[in-house]
Amino acid sequence: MSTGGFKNRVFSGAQPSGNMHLGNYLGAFRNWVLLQEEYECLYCVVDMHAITQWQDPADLAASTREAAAAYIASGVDPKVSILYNQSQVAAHAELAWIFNCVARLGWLNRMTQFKDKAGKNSEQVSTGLFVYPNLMAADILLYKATHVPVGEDQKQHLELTRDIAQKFNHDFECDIFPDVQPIIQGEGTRIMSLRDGLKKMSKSDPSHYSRINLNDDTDTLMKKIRKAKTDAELLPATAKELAGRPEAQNLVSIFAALAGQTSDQVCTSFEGKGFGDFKKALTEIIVDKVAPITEEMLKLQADPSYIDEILRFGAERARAIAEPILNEVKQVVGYIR
Ligand code: AQP
Repeated sequence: MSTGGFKNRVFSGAQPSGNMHLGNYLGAFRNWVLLQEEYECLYCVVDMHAITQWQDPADLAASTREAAAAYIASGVDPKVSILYNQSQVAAHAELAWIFNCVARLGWLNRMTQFKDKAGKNSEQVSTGLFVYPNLMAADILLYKATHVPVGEDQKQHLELTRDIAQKFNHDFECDIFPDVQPIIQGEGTRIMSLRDGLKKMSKSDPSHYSRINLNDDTDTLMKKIRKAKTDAELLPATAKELAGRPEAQNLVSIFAALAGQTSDQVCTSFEGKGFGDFKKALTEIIVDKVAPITEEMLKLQADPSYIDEILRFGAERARAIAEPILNEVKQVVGYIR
């Protein structure tokens, strides 16, 4: 298969910053599994991105293994897809430096995720956090990936990747990099916090009740759904009528994503019911889908050396693709090799 002369190839990743959650699963991992059949896929644990914000070194290693375990437990097959951690492939850093010199300051200044993460503290955050999108562009373009499955929250960064690829091709009068396409699939592309329907479900949210972690036991999970914020109204007949009810909208959307339905179908099934009934059904479906993943993750994490071996094997395969592409880039840039 080819896209404008480029092999159809998928790149995606998640940061090992602890607390892999239902949003990561619905917005990313489960879609990655489906893509394995159609594309050559690289699924990376982006530990270099993780350290843009402080990570305790001991926790980073454990979180990297947890992320790899979450990918595999969700159905990523490390014999089929290339599963590795970013820092084992130095070419990511080399290409990111070149992209630091291609991307414009004004482009990065417009990144809303930086503004969200830096908050009022932007003078004190690491410079790595600011140039994070350039490293993300390098992650993707290092493999000439043509497609990137992303949650809604990553759309702006992917646009920047496309801008960097175009500017590089233009400035160096070449066509090394493809036009990368996002793959944003179905329900579940933006799961919100269980405590605040206007905030994304996120690993770094200080409230444990804001998210369903993939390693939550069943009791914890049930408690979190019970405590999930709702409103006093009943469920309406259509998803449109959920407008202005962000928490209700979010719970319906989680149900829909897990049941393989649309939010409209879920509303039809629960029309006129209160959240007591709905939460019971929601808990059931979450336990049904998440418990087997949790179990498999725990099994994998009990053998860290097995996970490390998988990551090393994946890194070897990733380097084999990356090195000739990086060499091509270096030649175009004018480095003596
Ligand atoms: N809430 C979400 N809904 C849908 N998809 C989501 N993703 C993350 N949160 C949601 C998708 O998961 C993949 C990996 O994301 P990430 O962990 O690398 O980065 P992130 O988006 O910064 O995730 P968090 O949880 O918000 O992490 P912290 O708190 O550490 O910054 C991506 O495809 C993302 O879209």
